Order: sequence, then C-alpha cells, then structure tokens
Amino acid sequence: MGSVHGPSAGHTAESDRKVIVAGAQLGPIHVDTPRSEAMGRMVKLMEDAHQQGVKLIVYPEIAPVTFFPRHILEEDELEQYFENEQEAGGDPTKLANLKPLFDKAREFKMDMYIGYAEHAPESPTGKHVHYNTAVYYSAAADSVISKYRKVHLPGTFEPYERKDATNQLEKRYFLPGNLGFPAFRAPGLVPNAVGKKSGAKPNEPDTLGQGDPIIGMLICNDRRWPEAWRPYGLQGAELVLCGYNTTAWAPELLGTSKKVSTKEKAKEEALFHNKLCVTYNSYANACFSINVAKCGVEDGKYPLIGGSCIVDCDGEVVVEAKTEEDELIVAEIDLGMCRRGKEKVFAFQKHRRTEHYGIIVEQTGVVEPALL
Ligand code: CDT
Repeated sequence: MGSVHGPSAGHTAESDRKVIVAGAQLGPIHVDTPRSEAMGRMVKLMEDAHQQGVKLIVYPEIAPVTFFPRHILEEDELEQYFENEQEAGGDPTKLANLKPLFDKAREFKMDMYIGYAEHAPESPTGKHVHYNTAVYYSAAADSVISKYRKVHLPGTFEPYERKDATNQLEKRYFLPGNLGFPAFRAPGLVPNAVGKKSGAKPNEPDTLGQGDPIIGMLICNDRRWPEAWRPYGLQGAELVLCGYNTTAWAPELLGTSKKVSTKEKAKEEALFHNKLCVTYNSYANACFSINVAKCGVEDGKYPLIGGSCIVDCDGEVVVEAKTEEDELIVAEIDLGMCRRGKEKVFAFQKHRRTEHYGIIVEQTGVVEPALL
C-alpha cells in the first residue's frame, strides 16, 4: 500500500507514488521533412529518456508531421498527414508510420502519449472520418489503453480571404472529438498500487489516491478551457497530459491589441497564456500536468511557441524547455502530493455548489443581462 493514507493524513512525508516522466518537445517539422527523419528524431528523444530512467514520455499534438491545418489542402493532398487506423485494424500500435515508436516504447517498457491526425477505424458513411487524436500506450498492458479526440477545435472551416493570413483549418479537417473526457488508470507506473484483487474498493477513505495513477488527456486548445480539465478533476486525475502546436503570430485567429502590436510581443503573450492555463488548471484540479510543444518556425514562415513544461499539483512549473528545438524535459514527480489539494482547498465533495452551475452546460454562447 502507498505510504500516504486517507483524508486525515498530513502530507509532509514523501509518498512512494513517484514516477520519472518526460516531455519530448519537437522542433519544426516542415512539409518536406521526410516522415523517416521526423520519426528518427522522436525515437532519439525516447532513447535519451530511457537513459534517464523515464517511465512515461509525452509527445506533442499531431507530432509526426507538419502542423498541416494551416494549409488549404484538397482531399488527395490531405490523407498523407493522417494515420490510417482502418488499415491498422483499429490498433494504433500497428499504424505503419508510428510502429517504430511503439516498438521502442515496448522495448524500453515506457508508457507514451502521442498525438496524431487519425483516419478513424469506424466509417459508418463509407467516407473518411478524421479526428485530432492522442492515445496512451501502457507498457505494462502492452497496448493502447486510452484514446482521446480533441473536443475544442480552434480556427475556421473556411480559409481567410486575406492571402497572407495564417489559416487554422481544424474545423475543416477534423470532427470534434466524440469520446468525452475519460480518465483512466495506468498500470505499473508506481509501486504498491492498491488493486481490486486485494478486495479494496475505489472511493473509500483508505483507498483514495492509492490505486494505479489516474490520468487524463487533452490536446492543445482544450487546455484553455476549464470545462475540459474539470471532468478529469472530478474523476480524481493526478496527471493530465497535453500536446500542442500553438501559433506565435496569427492576428486573424487571436485578434490584435495595442499590447501585442509586434511579433515579439504576440509570442510573449502566447507563451504567457500557455503557462497561465496549465498552471492554474493543474492547481484547481490538484493534478500534475505534462505540456509539450511542437515549436520553432515551420516551413520557413510559421512560428510556433515552445514553453513545454511539467507543472505540479500546486500550479508550480517544475521544469521548462529552454529551446525551440527537439528537447527532452524530465522530472521525478510525486503523485502523493495531489492529496493535499484534493482533500482541502479543492475537496469537491465539500465545496462545489452544482445547483448553481447549470448555465455552464445549458448555455453555449454569451447572453448578456437586459439593458438598463
Ligand atoms: N492547435 C491548436 O489547438 N492551436 C490553438 C491555437 C490558438 S486558438 C486560441 C491553441 O490553443 O494553441
């Protein structure tokens, strides 16, 4: 049994729920970067992680290819950026382009989050069904144990009229995720996790926070929405994983203001908002988060922010990337630390007032009060 116990326990001691985790930040991948070259870089980062004893590695959103939703693409050009799960029989570990990475993860006994453009296995209409997807590979289970499809797709369906605008055509190329926000337990990541074989039941005072780690996944724009984090908080998540491709300069998409009148200032603000979202929501859900960028200037003219970081359950950045290139960030995190927030300030059972939250799910857009 883990050494941090029950709701009355103090939390000054270290727990044995420690795990070494990594974010595998990727530098730019261009339209003409060969798939094999990008995959070689991803494998190299995993090898470095293995050297450092990493047990869970997180790659960015749509990791293996350029961030193609900025381009206007016909259907025959589009499909090269998607991983075809129909051909892989619905098993992501058998995706032809990603297999080298799953094989390495299996060899190193390393869990992995990876984002990719999914050509879905199900196709009820016979037409392509596309999602912006991340999966979690568990080395202990030797299989993909959870899939998440991006819910909050940013940008537009139609391209901007201005020819020099940076498009973000995610609404054109993907369907909104249809899997919700399912938290899951990752087996084998921490020692002595309480399991059902012991006869223990979940949600009892002496098993809370004692089972296998509870994990949630998000993708890029999702991290800006507290609505996307809270479902994970409500499932007791101790760790949220999020890959991203965040533009550093796109006035059409982000709007302009006096404060962000130059490219440098816009990038500073984009980095600030990234950190603001992941630190606050980690704090407010008493969970760690691993947030990982694809970054640098893609195709010679599209800047993406870096700023990959691992954040603790108090909202503090534990480690942060220093470059806009391939870079591994590594930290040992103690998931036992989550108990304090979950049992005190954010003890949801004691403090939430759901009778007042209906508007959040009943209403989508803004309805202002009547004019005076
Ligand atoms: N890839 C992705 O989701 N990008 C969005 C662009 C900004 S929308 C405010 C992001 O959240 O970084």
